[in-house]
Amino acid sequence: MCHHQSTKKMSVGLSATILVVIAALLTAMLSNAGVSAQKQSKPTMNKKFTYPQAKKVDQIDDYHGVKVADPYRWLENPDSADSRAWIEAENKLTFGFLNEIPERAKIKERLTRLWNYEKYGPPFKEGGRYFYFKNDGLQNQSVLYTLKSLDGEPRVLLDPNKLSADGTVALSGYAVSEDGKYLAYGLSTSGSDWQEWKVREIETGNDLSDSIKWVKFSGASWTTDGKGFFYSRYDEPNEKTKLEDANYYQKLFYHRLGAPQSEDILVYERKDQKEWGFNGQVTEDGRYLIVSVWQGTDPKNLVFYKDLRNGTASGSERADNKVIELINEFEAAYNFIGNDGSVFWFRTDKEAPRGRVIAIDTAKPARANWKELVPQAAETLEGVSLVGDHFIASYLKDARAQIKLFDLAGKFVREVELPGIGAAAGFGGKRKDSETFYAFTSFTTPTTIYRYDVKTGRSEVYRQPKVDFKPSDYETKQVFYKSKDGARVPMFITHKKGLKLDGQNPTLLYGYGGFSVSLTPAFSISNLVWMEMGGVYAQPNLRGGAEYGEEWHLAGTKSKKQNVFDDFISAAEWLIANKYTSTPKLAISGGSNGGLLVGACVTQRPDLFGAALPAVGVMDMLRFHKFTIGWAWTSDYGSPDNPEDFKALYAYSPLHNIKPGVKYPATLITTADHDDRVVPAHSFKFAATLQAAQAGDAPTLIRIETKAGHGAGKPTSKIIEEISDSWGFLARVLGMKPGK
Ligand code: X97
Repeated sequence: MCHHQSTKKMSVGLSATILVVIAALLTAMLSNAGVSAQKQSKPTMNKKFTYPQAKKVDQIDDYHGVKVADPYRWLENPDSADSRAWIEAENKLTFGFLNEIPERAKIKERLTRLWNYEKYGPPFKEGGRYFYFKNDGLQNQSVLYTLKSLDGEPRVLLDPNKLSADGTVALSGYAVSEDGKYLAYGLSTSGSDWQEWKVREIETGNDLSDSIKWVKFSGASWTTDGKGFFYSRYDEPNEKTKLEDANYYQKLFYHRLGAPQSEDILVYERKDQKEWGFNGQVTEDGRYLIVSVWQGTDPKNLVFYKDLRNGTASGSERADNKVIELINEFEAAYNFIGNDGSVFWFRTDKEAPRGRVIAIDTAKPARANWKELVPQAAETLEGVSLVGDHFIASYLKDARAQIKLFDLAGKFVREVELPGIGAAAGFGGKRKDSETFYAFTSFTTPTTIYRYDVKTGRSEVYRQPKVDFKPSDYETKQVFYKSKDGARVPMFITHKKGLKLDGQNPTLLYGYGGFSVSLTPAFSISNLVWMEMGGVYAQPNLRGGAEYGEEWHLAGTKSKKQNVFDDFISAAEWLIANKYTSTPKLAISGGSNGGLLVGACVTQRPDLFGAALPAVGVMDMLRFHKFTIGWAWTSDYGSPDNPEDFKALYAYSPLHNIKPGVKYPATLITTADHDDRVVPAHSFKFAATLQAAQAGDAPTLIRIETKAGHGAGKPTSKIIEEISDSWGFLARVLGMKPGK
């Protein structure tokens, strides 16, 4: 995993499915309903809908002197009889509504037809073999293949579809040993973040006895002797850790091949720093273990390392083999690129918010001796890999990919000529490789795999999918609009050619706006089907993302989070002012942090949108930190425990800004029963509150998926179902008449 750059990126093709870590364990910490008195409330009714009954309890909390009611606290426990009855009733209402939309079946048919094409991931090499992922079309999970040469006969190495009948077991991480003998792989069930790791012998395709449990937010990295790997895990959850979250923290281990997990060697832990997580990565030369220390979703990290030359992985008994603290303050991001003996190369935003490449000689680590190899540029340096003795640097220029090669002294060599305006990812490989592979995608270019020759600078197509549509029927442009405070925000707009700017086009405005996630152009069958239906797709690069580096990110966090919502609202106003659409035809959508975005905007400007699709959103900004990994997000959100942060959070928290008597746009909230990244409680409480407040006729519905999580590893069948429902919902509420 560590040979691929920009693991934070979610946009390009297949690799995203694999890189994103997943979620398992049923939300254990939800048993705190503390229900005192109960008020029976009648089913909420308006002209068109009768919403399921949801009792209100007298739960009042005091936040820094402010009393805040939480009447649906009981919905935080998804397993109580009351919650289960509510969930069932909500799904019944939702599917009752969806079942009566005739367009929905047609949309599903078209989605299924278009989806059915071969999707390849970029090949990678290990021990003289190639590996790649491929989905033959509608397979629920992509299959890992191996082959001896690029034109050789591929053999199935791991087919996750064989692991469950319904496709709910997904591969969530993998690492091949340097000799190409073993594959360590992580599996997640029903979309959970929990993983179990196993080992497969590549030659025979047989699994060994190894089984590693209680892994979360971790990859694996083999020692170059192929005898074992580093990984990070938590203690097995028990009654105590469930209740006493503060005693629950990640530890770095070494697993020796063939040994039971109980014999794994504890490499590093910090009982005094329970919020620290550890990413162990063996350098390509096998000499060092790089330990990157992360603290939640803060992009700043620490870097420790250990010299592995002198024997065991543990080695804690050896004075010359201990963990050395190279960067021991959370002051900037330091992403390890590679090393040449004692010289370590990093991509950092230290004194360069748009990123640069530096060299630190660990033999003389004083800051005065650090060297800048590639200085900060006008564009944003997203990630760097090291292939064929060159740095391959991925930049974003107004959210469009730009790839540049530098030699190891930092001298610019050339640019990789990309086939258009889009996104490029991959560029993995070894220092001595002369080839690398990358995936290119744009709104109208299905992800295409290229082989790049580092010596000659030539790209050739390795795999190009055939999709049943004409790219030339569509057009994409990028506009720049002014946000509320005057900030200049880019937005991609894509639609069928010949669109009339008559203010009548159904338009889907999609955003994210947080956690340094950059929204780059990407091909998507769902968006294609939306455009075939006559829809406009608009994707602004809101603050909170990293399109323009760390400053752009920080301008959308904590007390400045409102900027993100203002950027989104301004995008909507721009699309209306420029006659793309109008309020009754305008839908907003977003997932996770983007679900928060949609929730906040719909409560702030219920008059502006015709429909809203908040997916797996963070809706309760006063309690998000109390569930699963929620505490990790305080780097972007701040903490409700801090009085100043509380003020900002309370001002925009979607759940706390719903007002009775307001006419809210048509809303389809989506979540899943096994989402342990953003627990469904957020969507449940938001739905119950919004239904009770709705004064208009527009439907306020929630769709609760079963045996699914936050999104990563979701089986194709469930993805298609969900998009059919969302597009069907929009077709109905925006009054669309899809032609196909
Ligand atoms: C998370 O909540 C990821 C939670 C676990 N996690 C961290 N740091 C990460 C990680 O706390 O996986 C990380 C990975 C990618 C991006 C950011 C952080 C980590 C870092 C280094 C090594 C190992 C792990 N994420 C956010 C999320 O899901 C956004 C991106 C990842 N949210 C849901 C935010 C609000 C709604």
